[in-house]
Order: sequence, then C-alpha cells, then structure tokens
Amino acid sequence: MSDQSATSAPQTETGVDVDVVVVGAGFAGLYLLHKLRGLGMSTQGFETGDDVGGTWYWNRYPGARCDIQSTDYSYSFDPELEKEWTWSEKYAAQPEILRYVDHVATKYDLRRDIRFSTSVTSAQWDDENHRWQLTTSDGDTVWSRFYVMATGCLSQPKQIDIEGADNFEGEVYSTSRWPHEGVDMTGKRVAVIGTGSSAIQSIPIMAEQASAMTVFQRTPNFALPAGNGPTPQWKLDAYRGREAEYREEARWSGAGVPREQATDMAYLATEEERQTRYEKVWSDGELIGAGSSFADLLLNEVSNKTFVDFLHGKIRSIVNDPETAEKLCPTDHPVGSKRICLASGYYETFNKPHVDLVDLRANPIVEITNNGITTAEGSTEFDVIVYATGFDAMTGAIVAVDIEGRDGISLADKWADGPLTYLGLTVAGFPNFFTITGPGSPSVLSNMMVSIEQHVEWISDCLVDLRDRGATAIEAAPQAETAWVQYVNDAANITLFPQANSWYMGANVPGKPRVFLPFVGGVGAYRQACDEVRELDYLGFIRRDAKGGVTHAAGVIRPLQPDVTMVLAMMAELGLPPLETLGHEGARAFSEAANEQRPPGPEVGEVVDGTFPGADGELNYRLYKPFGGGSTGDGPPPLVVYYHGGGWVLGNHASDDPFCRDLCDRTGAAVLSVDYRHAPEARYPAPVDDAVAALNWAAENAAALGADPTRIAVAGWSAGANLAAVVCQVARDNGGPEIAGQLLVTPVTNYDQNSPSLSENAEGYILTKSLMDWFWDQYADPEERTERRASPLRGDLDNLPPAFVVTCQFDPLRDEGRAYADALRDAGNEVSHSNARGHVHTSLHSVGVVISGAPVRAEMADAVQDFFA
Ligand code: NA7
Repeated sequence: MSDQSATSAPQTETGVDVDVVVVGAGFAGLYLLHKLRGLGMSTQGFETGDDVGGTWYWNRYPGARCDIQSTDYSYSFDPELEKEWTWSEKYAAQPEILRYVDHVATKYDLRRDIRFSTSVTSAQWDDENHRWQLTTSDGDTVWSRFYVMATGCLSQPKQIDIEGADNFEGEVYSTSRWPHEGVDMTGKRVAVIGTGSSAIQSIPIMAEQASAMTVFQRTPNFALPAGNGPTPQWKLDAYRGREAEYREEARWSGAGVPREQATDMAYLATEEERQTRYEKVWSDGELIGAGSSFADLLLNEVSNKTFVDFLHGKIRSIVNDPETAEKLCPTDHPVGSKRICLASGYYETFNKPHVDLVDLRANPIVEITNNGITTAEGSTEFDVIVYATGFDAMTGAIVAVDIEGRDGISLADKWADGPLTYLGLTVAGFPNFFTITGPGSPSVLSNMMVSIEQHVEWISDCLVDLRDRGATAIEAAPQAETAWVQYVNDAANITLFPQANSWYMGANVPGKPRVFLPFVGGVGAYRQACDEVRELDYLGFIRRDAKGGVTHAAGVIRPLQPDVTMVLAMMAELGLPPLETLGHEGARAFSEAANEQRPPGPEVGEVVDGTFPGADGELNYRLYKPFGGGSTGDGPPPLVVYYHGGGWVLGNHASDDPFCRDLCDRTGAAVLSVDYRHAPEARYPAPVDDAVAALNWAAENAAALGADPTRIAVAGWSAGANLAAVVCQVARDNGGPEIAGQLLVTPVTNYDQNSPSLSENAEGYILTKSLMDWFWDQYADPEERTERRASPLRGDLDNLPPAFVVTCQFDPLRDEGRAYADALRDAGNEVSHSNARGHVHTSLHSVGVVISGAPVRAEMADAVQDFFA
C-alpha cells in the first residue's frame, strides 16, 4: 500500500487507492479498520502517534483512568475478545487500557493497515470522480472513496492562553501530552493549572511526590469518590453469564451502561429519600448512577440544587480548612452540566500542609514568569508547571485538517458558527465523509465504546448498502442536516446543560462558538434514529452513482420535539387502547387515572374549590390565586376564566390542574377553572350555556373571589378553547361582560373534515382523527356542528377581544386554529398566533413532562399579561 499511496496518480480502475481512509488509531479507528477489512474493503489508516491507542496513547499523566467502569468501557463486538480479557480494576488505569488496545491491534493484526507518525493534513473532495484526495504530513497523496475521521473528541489540546507562559524556564508538562518515560516530581515545587478531570485524577498522586504544590483553580468541579478497586460484585452479577444480554441493554440505554433509571422527581421526594439515594450515588462511585438517581436532576434546577447541596456537604465534611472547602464547592453550574469527575483522594489532598489552592476568580494569574507564577496577590516560585487545561473538544481535531467539500467549501468555514452535522455522522456538502462520535451524536455524554461501536457499524452497513446498489457517493441533504441540528439543540435546551460554561458548549476555548455539541437524548434513542434512517432507505441522504443517477430520500428523521418523541415512544410501548374505543365512561376513568400520574405543576398562592350556578344547576370551580395577590399591580389580580379540555366529554374543573397552576404562576393572574356539563349526557349547546353562565357569574363575583372585576380574560385548551372563543362572541352579542383578551390553546374552531392538518396527523400523536370524530359524535348532531356556537370560525368575528391563538405543528386542529387567528385578524381584531414547532395537541398542556413546551407557555403568559396591561 505504501508504494501506491506515495504517488498522486489514481491506482485502480475506480480511480482510488483505497476504499476507505481512516484517520486515528484509537478505539474508533481500530474497530473500523477491523470491520471494513472483514467486509472486503481496502483501507488505509493514519495515526499521528507512533502506535495505537488514541487518547490512551497520549494521556499518560499519573492517575489517568477511564471514568466508565472497565467492564463497560471495552469492546463488545467479539465475544471471544470479551472472554479473553479480564480487567484488574473497576476503573482501569491508562497503562492497562493501552495494553488492551495493544492486545486488540495485535489480535486482529491491525497495525499493518496503519501509517503511524503520519497525520492527514488536508482533504479535497473530487466531485467528478467521487473520491477524496488526501495529503499527509509527509507530503504523500492518497485517493480514497470514503474518508472517516476517527480522531476522538478529546484529542486536540487547548492552546495555552496564559500571559507569559513561554517565559517559564522550569519544567513544563501538559496532562494530554505526558512524557512516555514519566516525570519524577520528588522534592519539587509544582504548580497545577486547571481542575478538570485530568487534574483531579493526577493531583493526589503528584502531591505525594512534590515538596510543595499549588493548584490554580478557575472553576471548581464536582467529584465523586471513584471507589476504585476490584470490579464491584453488583457489576459482575449484572454482567457475568449474560454478557450478550448486558451489552444489548447497554446499546439501548441512556448513557451506554445498563442502569435502572429512576422515574420520580427529586423535588417531589422527601428529604430522607433524597439523602438515601445521594448517599448511594456517593458510595457507588459511578457517573451513570449520579444521573439516574432521579428522573429530573438534569432537567429541573430545584431538583439539581438538592444534589448540589448534598455534594457541598460532602466537600465540607472532607476538607478541614473551611475557606478551602468553600473554594472547592462549585456554585456556578448545575451538577452534571459539566462532566462530573471521579476522584481518588482529591478533596483529601487539600488537607495536606504542602498543598495550596488558589481561586483564580478572586486572585487571577497576572503572568507566568521565568521562575514562577504571579497572581494579583503576589508571586510564587515553582520548579514545575503542569497544564491540565483541557481540549478543543469534539470539533478541534476535525477542523485541524483542512477539509474541502463539494464546490470548494471548507469545513472550518461551514462550522464557523458551530458544527452542522446530520446525525453527528455526516455533513451536507461533504460527500462520503464520516465522523465517528462527532458533534450531534451522544459521544462524550455516553460510554464511548458503545457509541463508537454503533457508529462504526452504521458506517460499515452504509458502505455495504452503497456497494450493493452501485452508488459511489452519499451525502446528507441540507434540510435533513438543519433539522437534526435543531433537534440536537432542542434536546439540549430541555436540560440544564446549556447553563454551564463547559467544553460541551465550546465555552472553554476563547472564540469558539457557544453551541451545545453532543446529543443529550441518549444512545438508545439515538441508535433508534440512525436505524430508522437506514430502514427508510437513507432518509435525509442523497446518493449518486457513477453514471449520474441520483436518489434522494427526502425527509426529516425527528421532526417532533425530543421530549415529545420520548413521551410518544413511552406511550407506544404501553400499547394503550385508543380512547374512543373505551366508551365515554371508560375514557373518563382512563384520563382521570392518567392525570393521577402527572407532576403536580408549580405551587401557587392558594387553591380554593367552590361551586357556581351553571345554566342548569350547580357546577364546580377551582380558583388558583397567585402568591402575594398578583404581580400586575397593587390591587387585586386580574381574573382568567378558564375552560378545560377533553373534547366536551372528558375532564372537569380540576383536570387541567398543572396547566392552570402554571398559568397562574406565570401571569400573576387569578385563574378560575370552571366546569361545564359534558357530552354525551349533556350535548351541544349545554356546555356552551354553562360556559356563558360561568363567565357571567365570574364577572359578577370577581371581587368576592379576590380578583379585579374590571380585568377579566378567558382562556381554554382544546374543546375548552372552543368554548372560550364562543363565549367571547356571545358576550359581545349580549353586551357584556367586558373581556380583556382570549387565550386559545390548540382550539377547536371549525367542523372541517378537509383540513390538511387533520389528514396529516390523522393517525398520529394522541389526538387522532378517529378520536376527534368520536368527540364530535358525542358532542353534536352533524347539522349542529357547523353552527357558530360549535364552530366559532363560522360566526361573526367583528369586535372581539384581543386574542392569542396557539397551535401545534403536529396537531390535527392546527389548521383550524390558524384559520381562526387569520380570520380574527382579517376582521380587524388584535391577534397574535404562535405555532409551536415540533409539538402535538397535548404538548403544551403537559406541564413538567413536555419541558420543551415551557417557552410556549411563557409566550402565552406574556400575551395574557398584555391583555391586562
Ligand atoms: P477539562 O475538563 O476541560 O478541564 C480543564 C481545566 O483547565 C478546567 O478546570 C479549566 O477551567 C482549566 N483551564 C483551562 N484554561 C485555563 C486557563 N487559561 N486558566 C486557568 N484554568 C484554565 O479537561 P480535562 O483534561 O481535565 O478533562 C477532559 C475530559 O477528559 C474529562 O471530562 C473526562 O471526560 C476525560 P474552566 O472550567 O474552563 O474554568
């Protein structure tokens, strides 16, 4: 191969030297080379280091270990390999991991396909011949059909960005480029800059040798005791004798390690329960355990804070000097939003008399001098400086190569505002180019081994499929890429991750765009998406053949919000019967039982139940009062009369409880949720009559309810929004009461069997066409359905209160809601309309479950406040 690749001329009849160039000989590159060889593809690997190992080749600092248990942090593709290797520790140290890599490379004879001490420096796509032209650090040119960057996520060290760093005349080391022969620090005065995982692992060991050590900390990190030693029995019990099953569980898990995920919320648990679980996390010494101890630790700040407080308590209990302990307590980011570190004696090291901690926020480095470090408070001399300052993570190693795609676009330029990928595997404009564990895939948020294997296998399957079909080029379509990037961002935004200045966000590298890089949705959900793309004939990809044939499987793989996708998947797993098949009583019982399971919604000042005279007898209401009497002025709060959803058949004054609490909490208005009679017992127009009666009663009794009688709005969800819209028309016709505004959330506005949204979403997302038909059948006779009090879109729309209409993209009712907003506007009313992207009919109502609905509810609250302004 080396003779061939040394020339720049194409060597084979396909015009390529090799089928696939693989850059990087770490875990990813090695497995890919092995896999492709097995598929009969010719390969050439390149590796900057002089041997295999990738991150484990370079990161040889004292104490370097994996932070996923070794049982999990190993290949699963070959049961024979699994059987013949036993790890000596729960978290193997770097030399043992490197021995494992060596064992793998030797066992499968992989070194013969790799050119060591050689980097790929540039790559250009040749669109005519469907091949990559690559240039290496030794000046060679290689032509390949496919080009894979298996360069790792933490391989490009961050540039040292401290004033005067070059002045220092003592010894300088970087944890990520540690000398192979090791470093003897005995009797030396050592400065360590950085307190990430590398520092936290190495400091206790270096401190044992050093005569004096100062740790320069910019941001403290959370560290759990690793509890290293032999692999714990509970892990062996879970794994041994059922290896294949265990590995399969890992593939479909959240983080790539089988682990039970709690489904309850920390903020709802008792203090005792929280302490019990957090103590277990502390004693288990496992990152995965930290995240899975409650469902909402990385979703809810209040819950997260409970774990932060626990960890602060632990730090204070270990570190003797209270001032040092406080400095070590992270306060600027939610726990878990930066990778938690696993430590062996880290906090304890600060109890040693020769170890100091400098808080760089309070006492920043002014400069590094020839013999030490000067901070705002003074100078200290050192013999050694150790930089543990991290990496240009996830994108650094990729853009370090000058990669030019179709039409001369450069990858670095394309990614100038943050990486754009489809599935974290491919990039539009860069045909036949793949990244392993690239940005937009779970990568660093997962057990890397599981993610690497999944990517290698997906890429190999793809290459085989292309070969089988005679395709010579594959490329992500821009639309698919844009949608995936959106999905990755949406997923991150549901969580607390973006709150931290982490390397996940690119925040550690000056000038790097602040974009959340990995996909937080978990390896199982991600694998599902990748598998579906392949099953759907490479949805979102464009394939070409040598004769100019083009196949484009146009479409988007995950158009729904990530949490909506998750909720729907969970419901699908439960295999629930369609609501309309249960009969009205069965459907009511079912929805009441489902409501019991949901999170309660936010606290409000007071909740009062009572009754009011409906059109034909007493009905219930529930009044939600804001804390402190309301935020919109000094007087009593305004009043929102709220009509619940449920297709005129289901629900009652309390059935939208979390949503009403949320509305009250966000707006500072009192929310009066009123009941009405339901179909089929009380068909149209009985619910309308009750809705009107409720409004009139509320207007007359607002003051008695503690609200401002001059500021009354109406709101409703779904069928309740239908009633709210109708009530506004009736009130106008009746000459009152005065309504300040109408909030219509996914309203029923028109009996229209032909709307595109009805057919597009007919089968889908909880509210199906069949269910909607059933609701109409229960509610009104066919000839009544088009009457204006059933289909307000068909009514007189002049002079109605200001409206905020919310529709959801994947709701059968979307088009009628939109049509109502348009018609109100055309009739001269004040209207705003928001179409919630990626949401379904029930999304916005699912407070505390569909977290991505919260920003839309914030918009609603703003609109309601505007009604009263
Ligand atoms: P990290 O986690 O990025 O840690 C780097 C540390 O260096 C972190 O504490 C940084 O503080 C600090 N740093 C970076 N630049 C500076 C400057 N200029 N001055 C002072 N301090 C600085 O890298 P690691 O190698 O420890 O770990 C990387 C991953 O490898 C780890 O998560 C595991 O998955 C394995 P900052 O937080 O930016 O304020």
